[in-house]
Amino acid sequence: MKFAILADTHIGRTIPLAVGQHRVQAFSKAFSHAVDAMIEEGVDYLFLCGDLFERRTLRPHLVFFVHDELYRLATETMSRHGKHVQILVIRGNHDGSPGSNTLDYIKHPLARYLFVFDEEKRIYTDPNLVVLGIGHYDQVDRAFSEIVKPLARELSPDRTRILILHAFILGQHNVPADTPAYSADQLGELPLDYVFAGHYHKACQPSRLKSGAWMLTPGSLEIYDFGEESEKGFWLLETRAEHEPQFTWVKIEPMHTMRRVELRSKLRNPPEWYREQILRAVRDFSSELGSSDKSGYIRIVVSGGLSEGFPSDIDLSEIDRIRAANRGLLHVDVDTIELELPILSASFEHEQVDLPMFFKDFNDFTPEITEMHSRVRESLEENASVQTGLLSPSHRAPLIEDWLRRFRTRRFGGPK
Ligand SMILES: [Mn+2]
Repeated sequence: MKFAILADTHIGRTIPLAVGQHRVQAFSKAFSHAVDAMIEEGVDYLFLCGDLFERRTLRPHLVFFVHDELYRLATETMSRHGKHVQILVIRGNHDGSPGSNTLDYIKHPLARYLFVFDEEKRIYTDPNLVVLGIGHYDQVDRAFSEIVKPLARELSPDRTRILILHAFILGQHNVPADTPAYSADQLGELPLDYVFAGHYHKACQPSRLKSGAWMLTPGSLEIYDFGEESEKGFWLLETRAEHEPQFTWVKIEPMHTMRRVELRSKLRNPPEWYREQILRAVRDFSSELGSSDKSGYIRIVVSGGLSEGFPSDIDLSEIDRIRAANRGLLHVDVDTIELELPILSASFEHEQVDLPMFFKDFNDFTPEITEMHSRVRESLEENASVQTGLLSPSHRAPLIEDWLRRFRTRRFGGPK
C-alpha cells in the first residue's frame, strides 16, 4: 500500500495582503503539483491532516478548485493505475470549527473516494485500515483523555491502525511556549501503527514512538510565512510485508522566495543610517532574485534606536525605483515598529508634565487639547495592542473623528 501524507495546504491564503493574489496562486499551484506527483505514483490513500483551507469563508472558486483537484486525483489514479484512491480529511484550526467549517463544501454523497472526519464520524474502516481522525481542538488534554485515548484502544488490531491529528506534539515538534500540545509519550502508549500530524508547518523526519508506531509530520505544502527555511513537500509511505515501511520525501519547490531580514543596531543611529542599511538589503535581495528564475518578497524588521528624528524620517522612496527596475521584486515590507525614538523625545514622562502649562500656547484651545490627550491615554491604557502598543483602527477612528471635529470648528493664527 502506498500512502501520501499531506498537511497545511492552506488553500486561499492571502497573507501578506499586499501580494494576496500571488499567495493564493502559490498555494493552489503547490496543491496541483502534489496531485500531479500522487497521480504519477499511484497512491492508495491520501491523508490530508488539517488546514486544507486557509479560512472558513472562502471564494467559491477556491473550494471548487480543491474539489476538482481531488476528483482529478481519483479519476486519473483509476485510469492510470486501476486503483481506487481513498482520500481521508480532518479539520484544522483554519478550516473552521466543529459544525461550521469549509470541509462541508467539499463533501459530496457521490464522491465515495472522499471521507471527511467530523464529530459524528471519527473512525474510518476498510479491509486494510482503521483510521481515527481527530480534528483540531483547543483543549488538547481533554481531547486526548475523552476522545483519542478511549477510541484508539478500540481500533481493531487485525488492520493497520492509524491516528491522524491536527495539533502540536511535544517531543516531535518544536512547540512554542504555553501552547497546548499532545506529547509523543502519551501517543506512544496507544496501540497504533502510524501517527500522521498536521499543524506544525516544518517537515520532520520519520520517527518512532515508544510503541514502535511511526510518526510523520509533512509540514506546510508552501511557505506559510516569512523566514521559513525548511523544505516544502509531503511524505510518501509504502508499506511492505515483513519489512519496515519505506519513506520518500516528495519536494515541492515554493513558487516565490520569501525572505525575512533583521536589521539590528546596538548603537543609536540617525535615520540616514537606517535608510542605507534598508536599501542595501533591498538591493541585495533584488539582485539575488535577478539571478534566479523566481520572484519574491522581502520583509525587513528594523530594531535599535534612533539618535535623532522619527522612523518616518527614514526616506524609503528609493524602494519604489528599485521595484520599478525589477518586476520580480513583488513586495517590500519595512517594519520599524521596534525602532526606539531618540532619548530626548522618549523621556517626557506624562505624569511629570503639567499638561495645561505644556499646551498653554494654544490659548483657549488648551482645555480641549488637554481633554483629548487624556482620552487618548485612557484608550491606550485600556485597548492598546500588547504587541505593538498601538490602538486598533476601530479604537482609533472615533478619537480621530473627535480631533478633526474640534480642529474644524476653529481657526489658528495665519491670514484672516
Ligand atoms: Mn496550519
